Amino acid sequence: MTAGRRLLKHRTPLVVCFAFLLGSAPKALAHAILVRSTPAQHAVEHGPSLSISLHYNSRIDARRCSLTLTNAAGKPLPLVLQTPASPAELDALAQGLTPGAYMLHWQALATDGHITRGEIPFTVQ
Ligand SMILES: [Cu+2]
Repeated sequence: MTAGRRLLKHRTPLVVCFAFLLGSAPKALAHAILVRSTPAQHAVEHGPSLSISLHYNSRIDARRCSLTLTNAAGKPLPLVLQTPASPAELDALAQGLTPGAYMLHWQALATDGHITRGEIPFTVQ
């Protein structure tokens, strides 16, 4: 009885671990989460041209992702999408940037069909 109880005590955290691995972990990993970016959040960059590169934790469908750059007034500015260096990356080129505050809006479609989105504020000197 004592041995059985001890075994049960030891088993409980394992069950919790398995439930986490089977339930939440694969779903969370399948979503496209931004791992790092250029520009980084609140970065100060030099213009007038800027190479934009967003790195995700998983493969994304680049054809169905969107990237929008807006200036301080909220006006969208042209972006030229570049061929990504990896399937987990979104690359673009912005040109003619004058000093000021900008916001990069991204939306990514992961291979599991889920969409994630975010914003990266930055400044051009
Ligand atoms: Cu997902």
